[in-house]
Amino acid sequence: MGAIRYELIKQCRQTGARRGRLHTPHGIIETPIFMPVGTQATVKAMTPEELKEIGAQIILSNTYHLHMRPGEKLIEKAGGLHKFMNWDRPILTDSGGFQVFSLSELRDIKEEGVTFKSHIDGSKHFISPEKAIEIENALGADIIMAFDECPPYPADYDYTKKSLYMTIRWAERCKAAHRNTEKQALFGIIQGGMYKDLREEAVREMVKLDFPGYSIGGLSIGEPKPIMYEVLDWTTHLMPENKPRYLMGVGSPDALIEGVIRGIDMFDCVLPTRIARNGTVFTSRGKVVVRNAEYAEDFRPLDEECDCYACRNYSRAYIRHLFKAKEILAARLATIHNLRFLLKLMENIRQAIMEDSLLDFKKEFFAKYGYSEK
Ligand code: PRF
Ligand code: ZN
Repeated sequence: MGAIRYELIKQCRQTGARRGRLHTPHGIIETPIFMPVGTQATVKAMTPEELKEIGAQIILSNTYHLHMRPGEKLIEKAGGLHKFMNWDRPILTDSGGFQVFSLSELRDIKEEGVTFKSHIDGSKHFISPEKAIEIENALGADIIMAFDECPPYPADYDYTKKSLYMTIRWAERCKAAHRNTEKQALFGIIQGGMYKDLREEAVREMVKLDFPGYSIGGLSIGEPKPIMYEVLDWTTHLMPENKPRYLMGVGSPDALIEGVIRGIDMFDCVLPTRIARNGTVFTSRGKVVVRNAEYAEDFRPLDEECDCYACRNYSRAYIRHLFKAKEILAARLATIHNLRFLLKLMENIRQAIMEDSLLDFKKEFFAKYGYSEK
């Protein structure tokens, strides 16, 4: 049977965007969806109750970080990641591939796996596809990722091709190592850089391995957005209709809309939570740096159209004051708001798909929000 089942409910007649339902061991996820990121087994500044209140259906956590600290053995002893962090809805863990490449120094990538130095204490570690899956099996998330290499941007054709074939062999090894197929769904990751034939080859090979879902990796790593959209156009139409499609590391409002239109069902990104802690919030009229002096006497909510706890109760002036005074509540309120903004955007997108009006929605959204984002 497998751990998850994707049900395609409807496709938007204006765009082809997919409205679906993902059945997991910890409940049903209405797609398309944005997943808040909880790298260290916590979505920074948020309690699980607060996440539920803003409509989070699933969160993401990171194998790499949890392996380094506190270690998967401890989390297993605690009864698994859900119990350890008091979150009873679905969880997805990323494999650590991407984090090893982006965080640790001195990494040595070989066919067998990756050797690297810890970003915490400099100690030496080795993660192979088998090791990544062993850790993910111990953590117990509903959806787990294969161990992959995400080549940097830009990367030349030969490097990208060699890297892709290694990622494909790693995906086979991940599949063979996976011990918990009835409780955890293993997704294959499509790499191939910005090269059309490599992306097409990546989809063909991953689909042959018959994973219960597929991620698109190697995007949103510094390339211009039009290039990312072009790569998606080459990729998604070759993917099976009856399996979920997850675009990794994408979370700006414009890219969420463009991704859904190109057939993506799932997204994650640290963007909303990270910029919140720096004093930047999403609003229906574009981003606002609420820390700026111009909001010192602005007694309106962060976003007039938002229904979140922060917007129902506090003004820009107050939240700016909290940021200037370095009060913890500043980060909490801005995080609640930014996550609610994206989750509400996804709710609106889901509704527009049901009404066959996602193109109209997109035009209206951009007319207000602006096109200015890179
Ligand atoms: N691979 C994995 N995780 C990721 C990525 C990837 O390519 C990206 C790229 N945007 C984000 N997170 N395993
Ligand atoms: Zn709000």
